[in-house]
Amino acid sequence: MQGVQVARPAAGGWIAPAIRQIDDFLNSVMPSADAAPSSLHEAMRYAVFSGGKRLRPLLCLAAAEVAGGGDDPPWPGCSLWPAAAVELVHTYSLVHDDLPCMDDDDFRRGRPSCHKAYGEAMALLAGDALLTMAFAVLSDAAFIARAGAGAAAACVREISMSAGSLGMVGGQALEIEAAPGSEGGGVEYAVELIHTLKTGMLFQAAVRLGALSAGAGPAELDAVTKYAAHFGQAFQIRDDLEDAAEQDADSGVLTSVGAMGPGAAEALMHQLVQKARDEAAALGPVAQKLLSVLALTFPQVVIDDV
Ligand code: GRG
Repeated sequence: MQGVQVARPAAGGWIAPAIRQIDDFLNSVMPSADAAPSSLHEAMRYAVFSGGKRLRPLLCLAAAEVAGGGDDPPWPGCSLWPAAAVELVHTYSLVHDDLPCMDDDDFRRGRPSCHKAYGEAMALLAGDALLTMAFAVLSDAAFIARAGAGAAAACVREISMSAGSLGMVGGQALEIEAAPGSEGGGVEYAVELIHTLKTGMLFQAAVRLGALSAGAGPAELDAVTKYAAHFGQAFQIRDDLEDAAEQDADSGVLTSVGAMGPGAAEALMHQLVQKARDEAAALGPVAQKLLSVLALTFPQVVIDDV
C-alpha cells in the first residue's frame, strides 16, 4: 500500500467548498423559477435544492482527481458538468420513487416530497425534465470543448446505461416484482442484484464520469469502478440497517437485513467499506478525496489508515 492518509472530512476541508460549487453550478444550468412553465421549474428547483448531501457529485469530482482532472476548487478541470448531470439523474429518481405508484412517500429530506408540494402530474414532469436536463449538461458545448467530444460522448453513454433498464430503472423494476420466496438463485443473490442495479450503478456512473471527463485510462477506470461497486453495496446495506432500526422496513421488499440478519449485514458493510478503501488506497495520494468521501459516508466504520 502507498502512503495515503485517510482524512476524515473536517469543516474547512475540501468538501464544503465543493458542495457550494456544485450547488452554484446546478443553479447556473437550471432554468430560473420565473421561466415559463414556472410551476414546472419551481418543482424541479424544489427537488434539487432541498439539502441533499451531493454524495454522487463529490464522488465524481474525487474520481476526476485520480485521473489528474481535479484540483482544489475552483476545479480547473471539467468534472462539474458530469457531477451536475449525475445529481440531476439522482434527483429525478428520488422524485419518481416518492410517487404513489412507487414507494409512496409523503416526505423527503424532512419536507413534503415533490408530488405533495406540486401535485403528482407536475412531480412526474419535473422528474422527466431533470433526467433529460442531465443529457443537455453533458452535451453542453463548454463541456465538450474542455473534455473533448469523445469523452463527452462516453459520459452520455455511461449515464444512459447506468440509469436505464440495465441499471437503476431495471433494479427498481426487479424490486417491484420481487417478493421474498419468489426469487431464483437465493435471496442474498437477489438482494445483491437489486442493490447493484438500483443504487450501485449510479455511484459507479458518478466515479466513471469523473474519471472519463479527466481522461482516465483503463486501469484508473477499473479501480474507481471497483471502489464505487463496494461503496454502493455498503451504502444500501447501511440504508437497510437504518430502516430496520427505525422499524421502517417494508416486509414485501427484499433487503440485506431481511436476507442475512442485522449482524451479518453489518459485518458485510464493514468488509465492503474496507474493500473500497483498499481499491482507493492502491491508487496512491491521488485517491485522497475518494477516501475522504468514504470516511464521510461511513463514520461508523473504522477505516484502517494506509
Ligand atoms: C423510480 C426511476 C426510479 C428509480 C428508483 C434509486 C431509486 C430507484 C430510488 C431511490 C430511493 C432509494 C431509497 C434508494 C436507495 C438509496 C438511497 C438511500 C438513496 C438516497 O441517497 P442519498 O442518501 O440522498 O445520497 P440525498 O438525499 O443525500 O441526495
